[in-house]
Amino acid sequence: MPNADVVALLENIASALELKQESPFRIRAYQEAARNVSFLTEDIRQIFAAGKLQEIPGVGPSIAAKIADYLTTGTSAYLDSMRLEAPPGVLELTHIPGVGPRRARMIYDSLHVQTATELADACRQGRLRTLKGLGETTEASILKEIERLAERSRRIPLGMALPLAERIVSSLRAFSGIELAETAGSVRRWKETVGDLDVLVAAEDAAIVQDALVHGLPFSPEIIASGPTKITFLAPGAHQVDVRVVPKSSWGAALQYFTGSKAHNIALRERALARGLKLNEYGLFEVDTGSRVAGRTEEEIYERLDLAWIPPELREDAGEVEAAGAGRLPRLLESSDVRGDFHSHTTYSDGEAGIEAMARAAKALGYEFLAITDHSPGLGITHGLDLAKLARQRQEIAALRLVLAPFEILHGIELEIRASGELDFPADILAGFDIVTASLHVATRQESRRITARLLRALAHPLVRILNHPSGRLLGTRPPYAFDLDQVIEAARQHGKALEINGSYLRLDLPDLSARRAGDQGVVFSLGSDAHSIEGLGAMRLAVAVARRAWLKPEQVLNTWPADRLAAFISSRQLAAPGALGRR
Ligand code: DGT
Ligand code: CA
Ligand code: CA
Ligand code: ZN
Repeated sequence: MPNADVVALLENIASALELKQESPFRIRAYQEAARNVSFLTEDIRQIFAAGKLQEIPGVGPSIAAKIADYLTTGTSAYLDSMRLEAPPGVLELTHIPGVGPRRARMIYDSLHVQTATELADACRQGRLRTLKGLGETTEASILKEIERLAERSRRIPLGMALPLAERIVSSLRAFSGIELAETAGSVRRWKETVGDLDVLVAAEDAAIVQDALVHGLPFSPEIIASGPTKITFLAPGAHQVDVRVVPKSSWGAALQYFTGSKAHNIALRERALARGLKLNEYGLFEVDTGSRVAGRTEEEIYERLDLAWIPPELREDAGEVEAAGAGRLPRLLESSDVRGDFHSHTTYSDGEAGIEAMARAAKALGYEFLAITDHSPGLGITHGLDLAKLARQRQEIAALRLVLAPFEILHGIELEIRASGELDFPADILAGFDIVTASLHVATRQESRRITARLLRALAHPLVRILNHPSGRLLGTRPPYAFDLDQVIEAARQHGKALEINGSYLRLDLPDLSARRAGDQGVVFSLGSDAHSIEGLGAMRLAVAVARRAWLKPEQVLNTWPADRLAAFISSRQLAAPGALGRR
């Protein structure tokens, strides 16, 4: 697959630049581009042929030229010229966090290690600690990083896997001879990352499905295994898809089984056994007689096990079977409960669309309100709002409100929590916003005590209403910063502030388990798409999914609240800007 080759090319260029100690900005640009190419679901050759390389996020004219050179000639003159200056193996080693160019060179020279796998072996054998300046601790942390890299390259963020799965399922459904098609596995459970995609199909036989895959998809799949009940193929981006073929009569049992999770299935099987029943992908059977008692639908399987039907998002063996048995499953939040979005950006900071376009798009989604939350200036790189821009933005919003009423635009702000813990604007300016939300993007490597103190200070500020993406993690890229989640939860609860569930596909922050913990403590949540474009508003469904996986009920989520209750929440101070949410 050329996409993977282009990713490797860009990563190697980044490393070569690093070895040459080029500017971190250029290095990062190549790394970013590599990451974005790895997420493409389309063949990059087609993008190149259409002259659209520069539409890939992070790919500008210079990087596009390198990709074009590679796709045309099969090699990269640019990389080759740099390679002459560094031994080949050293490049790969520099990808590993904790192994800078200097270390990579030393490890290569003294251990003749050329690949990450070889370096991992060297770590396990305790050979790294014998080198100058490297101890047991470094050796262990490097080994951990190598293992993390391997894990990261395997799992796909849900936000990438989902559109691919949806394209596959809708193409299959449209093909004659296919009776039913549905996603299964971790995608159907909306898990934040996905190992492989699973698709379930009801059809007479696998030949029809094979035919549908070869002729009915918008891309050409690379089929790697094909049998009577299972076909495995690689989609663009080398993402593996397992397609199971079942007869319609056992659809429910198969859907239940292949949705998983494995742990949930084990819990169900035990419950079945306790009732003299056997559960597998063909149905639910009486052990004694072998006769089938359920299997056509998922609902009848759960019902026959004396359980309410369990939403796939909860199927992780995390208390859902007990809750379903006792009739205590929560009525989970649903997309249709969401009345608006609390986090969006416009061209006033780093967004791509103007306020009007964003607001109209939100209105078209059926929302009642949209909070515009551009960055404060503290986040230098995104051209935050200065006071003059702020005034213009406020005017523009006021004018648009009249046009779009009863739709509401909240003039919000994504306020930077500075390294010192101070907020980016003084209270008199903050008092002018309809809603103040705070984020920590800078000085993220501080020790836990300091980060936690900054978060607590923001939560305690009387004008701050929401703490955005509280953990700071980026899926597959950046772990959460060091902080004490329980203290943050306690502060949010005590001050009556909301924690965000950010739906931006690499964030999903708070993550499901943390959000569940916070929800159990009585914290309320705001859901935000963090849209930087009109399409970005669609990330709300991922935020909803996280909320569902966190067992959240609608009343725990601000986005569902009626206007008067919401107005009271965002303006427990006197509203400086009348008009917000019906308070005209
Ligand atoms: P992933 O792909 O790592 O994101 O996670 P899943 O949950 O999609 O796992 P996968 O693709 O290996 O299998 C899909 C589902 O099939 C899984 O959630 C449960 C079911 N399944 C697969 N293998 C087994 C098994 O050995 N035992 C049981 N009980 N269920 C299995
Ligand atoms: Ca899977
Ligand atoms: Ca699978
Ligand atoms: Zn934002």
